[in-house]
Amino acid sequence: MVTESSASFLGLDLSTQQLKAVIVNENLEILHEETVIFETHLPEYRTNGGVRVNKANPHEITAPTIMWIKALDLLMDKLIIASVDFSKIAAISGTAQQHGSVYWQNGAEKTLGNLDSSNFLHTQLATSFSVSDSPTWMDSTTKIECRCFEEAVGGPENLARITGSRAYERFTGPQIARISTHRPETFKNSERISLVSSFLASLFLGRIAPIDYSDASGMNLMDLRTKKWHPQLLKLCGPDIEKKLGDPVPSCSCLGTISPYFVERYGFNEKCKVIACSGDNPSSLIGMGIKDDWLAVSLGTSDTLLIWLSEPKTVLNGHILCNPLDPNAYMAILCFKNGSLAREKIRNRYADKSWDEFNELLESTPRGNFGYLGLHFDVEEILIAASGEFRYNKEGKKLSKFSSSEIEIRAAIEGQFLLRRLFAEEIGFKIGKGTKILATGGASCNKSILQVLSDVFGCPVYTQDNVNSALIGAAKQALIGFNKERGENNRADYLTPKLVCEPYKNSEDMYGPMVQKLVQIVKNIENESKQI
Ligand code: 5FX
Repeated sequence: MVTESSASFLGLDLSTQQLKAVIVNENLEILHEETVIFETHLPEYRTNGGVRVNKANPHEITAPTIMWIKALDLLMDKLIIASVDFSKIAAISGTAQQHGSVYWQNGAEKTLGNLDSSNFLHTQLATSFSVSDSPTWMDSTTKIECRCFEEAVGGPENLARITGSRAYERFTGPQIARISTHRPETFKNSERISLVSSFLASLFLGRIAPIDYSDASGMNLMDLRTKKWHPQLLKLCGPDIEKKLGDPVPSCSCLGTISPYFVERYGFNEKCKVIACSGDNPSSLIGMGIKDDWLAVSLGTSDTLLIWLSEPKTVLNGHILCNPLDPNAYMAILCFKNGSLAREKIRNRYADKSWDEFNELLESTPRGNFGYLGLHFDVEEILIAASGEFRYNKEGKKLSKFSSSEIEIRAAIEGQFLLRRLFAEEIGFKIGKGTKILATGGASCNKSILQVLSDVFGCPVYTQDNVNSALIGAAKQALIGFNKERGENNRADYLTPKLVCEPYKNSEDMYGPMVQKLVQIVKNIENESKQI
C-alpha cells in the first residue's frame, strides 16, 4: 500500500537518443536515475544517435518503434538491479520528443491489454505496429502536405492563429497526411495513431492513451483555444482519423491505473496511477518551474527559448502550445539552430580554441561593442530563412570583417542574444521589472556569456543544478497528476534557482535601440537571401 510518507514518483524521458528514468520522492529529491542509450545499448537496430536517415531520401528520418519498447524492457531491468521498490511508486508520467508518431496495427490494443507478465514487452508487441519505423521530429518529408494544410484554412497566418504554428514539416498532421496518401493500406490497417508521448503512456496503461493538450498543439491539427481537433485539418489526414487519434485530454490528467503486466512482473502497486505524458518542451517548462515572469533559455547545440504566455499571439515565427500547467494559459517555443556550434566556431577562430581566452576577450570589450554587430548562421536558421555570416557597423553598413578578435567575439554573442530578444518580444515576452531568465544547457556554465545575456535582456540570469529539466518535469507531472486526483493542490515550486548575474544599470539604453535596429537588418538579410 502506498502511504504518503513513502510514496515515490517515476518520470520517464523517451528522447531522440535515449530513454531515461528518474524516481523522486514527494520533495522531488532524486532517489534513482537510469538510462538506456539507443545507439550503444541497442546496436542491433543500427541507428545513428537513435534515428535512421533514409539514404535514398535524407529528409526521411525515422526510429524503429520496437527499439523504444526494447529500451523500456532494458530500463526496467536496470531499475531492478538498482533495487528499486516499485510497490512504492504512487504515479508514473513521461515526456518524449515532440511531433513523432506511432501507428498501432489493427488488434494492437487487445494485445496491449492481454500481455503475459513472464515475457518481455518487445517480443509480445513485435507485430503491433503498421508502420515499423516511426517518423521523428527530425523528418522533413512533408513539403507538399504542409502547403495543403495552409491552403485548407486560407494561408499560413490562419493556420498559425488556429493551431499555434504555421505548417511545419515535422509536425504530426502533415506527417499523418503523408502516410495516408502514400501508404493508404497501411493507414487503413492502423487502429490508432499516437504521439511518442502518448505511446509511452499506453505501454504503462495497457490500452491506447489519449494525447495531452500541450503535445497535441505540436500537430497542426488542434484548435488552440477550443482544445478540439479542427475538422477541416483533420480531413486532410485521411478516413476515420478522429477515431484513430481519440480526443485530447488536459495535461497532467490521470488516465487510470497501471496495467496488470507491470503489477505482476515488477511488483507495482495496482493503484499506481498513470498520468498523461507530454512533449519534451512542455515537460521542460514544468521541470524548470518557470511562471509568467520567467524566460527559460536553453543554450545547447541549438538555443531554445520557452516563454509562459497568458494569451496566444499569432506569429509566423515560433510555436504557441497549450500550457501544461494552466489550461487557460499558453507557452511559446523559439528554436534557434545556430547555438553552441556557432559559439564554438567563433572561439576556435578568434580565441585559439580556448574558452578562457574567449571569455577574456569578451570581457575586454565594452557593452554595445561600439555598435558592431555580427550574425552567424552556419546552418540555415529556422526563424530567419538565411545562412552565412553578417557583420554591421553602428550605421547599419555591411562589413566583411571587424578589426579585432575581441570585436568579432562580442559582436557574435551580442548578435545571438539580440536576435533571441527580438523574437521573444515579438511572440509576447514582456520585459518588465520582475522578469528573470533561467539559463540551462551546456553554455549556461559560462558566466561571461551569461553576463551578455543578462545585459541584452536587461534581466537577472539564474541557473539551476538539475540539468535534465524534461525528465524532472515528467516526474513532477506524475506528482501533480497524483495530487490533483486526490483533490490536493499542487505545491508550488521545489527547485531553487541560483542568481548568477544581474544586468548593468544602463544596459537598456544600450540594447533597446540595438534591438530596434535589428528589425531592419533581419529584413535586409531575408531579402538578400531570397535573391540568391
Ligand atoms: C520542438 O518543436 C522540436 O521539434 C524539438 O524540440 C523536439 O521536441 C526534440 F525532441
